[in-house]
Amino acid sequence: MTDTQDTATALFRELTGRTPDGLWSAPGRVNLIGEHTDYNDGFVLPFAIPHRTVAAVGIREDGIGRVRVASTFAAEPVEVALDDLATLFPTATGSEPAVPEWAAYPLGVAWALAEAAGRAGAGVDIAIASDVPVGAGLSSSAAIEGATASALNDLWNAGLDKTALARIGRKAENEAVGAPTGIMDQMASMLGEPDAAIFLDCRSLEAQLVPLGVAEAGLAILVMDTRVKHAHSTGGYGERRASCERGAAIMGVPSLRDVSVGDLPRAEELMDDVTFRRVRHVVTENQRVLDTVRTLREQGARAIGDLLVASHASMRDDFEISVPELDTAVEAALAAGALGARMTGGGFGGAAIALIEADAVETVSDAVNAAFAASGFSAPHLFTVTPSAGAQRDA
Ligand code: GAF
Repeated sequence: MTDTQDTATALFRELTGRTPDGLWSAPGRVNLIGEHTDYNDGFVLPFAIPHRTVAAVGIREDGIGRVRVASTFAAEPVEVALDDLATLFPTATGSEPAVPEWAAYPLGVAWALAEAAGRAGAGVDIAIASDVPVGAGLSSSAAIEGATASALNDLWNAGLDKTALARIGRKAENEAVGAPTGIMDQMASMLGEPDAAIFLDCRSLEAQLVPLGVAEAGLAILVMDTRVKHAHSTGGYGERRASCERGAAIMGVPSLRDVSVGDLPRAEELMDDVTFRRVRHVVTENQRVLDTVRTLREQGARAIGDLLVASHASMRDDFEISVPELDTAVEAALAAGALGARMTGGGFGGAAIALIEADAVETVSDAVNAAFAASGFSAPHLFTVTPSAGAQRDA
């Protein structure tokens, strides 16, 4: 058993006095490229990382129709009647979640899954443990949603497929937690495969696995978690989303997916500078995802560095979602020889990634640490990741 599986099992025992019916887990993700394109019906290219959330789950023996959830994130468990979930969620826009925020993820999944399946199953106990860094832009929330949804899908015999479970995770995030996110993170957490990234069309939800071949090319992917915490239920994320919707409305299209690079001169004439730059980021980022997929297939991972760098510049200058710590990480990694680097995830904090030579992990890490120290930033958390398996039943 992994440490996280052990911890979830021990927490379940503490909560219930018995062993769980099973263990289900789901990973966090790194997005290789394609940021803030998902809710614009565009393209993304994430992969699942080895860090996972484990849910130890059991049907309640007392036959009571309640769901009880405990987590290493919180001192106290939360217990709710299954029948009451529909009165707690959806959370009214702008209001606090009806339960503590950490519990809104698994309970929101229980609510959304019961709704999708047309019924809730028996009462359950759920104990959650995770080694996905929280607030680091690595989708710790999608990992909770994926593990919980996989468990309830099995224990309630709901028979839903992975895409349906990803939609349930997103619904929990949007309507129970109140974060207006897209579907990338949940799809990455559900569909991850070792050694491959997931090329996802967020309009059709058609997904293709793209072999990354990072290790074969003698390379590694370094995650540089700045430890600057971010949250998408407040502030900038929702504002960016609103700008994109405004841009699409001005262009007279359903979403920015329908705007191409060739349309940008017209967009610039029609809209204010800030809206135009938001639009330009999304439109060029969609193109960069397509270019990255083609480059990976034709030339391999060594050739994608410039696309990663261009993506970071676009997020920093046009979408304005970077922070000094992310820029410092990217610049220091590139100066130390990284082939490419960019912030990953929603921004306003969190992590950046660098594509580096496999034998340069220490050199690049030293350079990033030194740059953080020189700027007076707290030390970052640096580690390498390899593409890993998606949500699954572990035991
Ligand atoms: C966050 C969101 F949850 C995703 O849906 C996506 O929009 C991402 O930010 C930005 O690409 O991770």
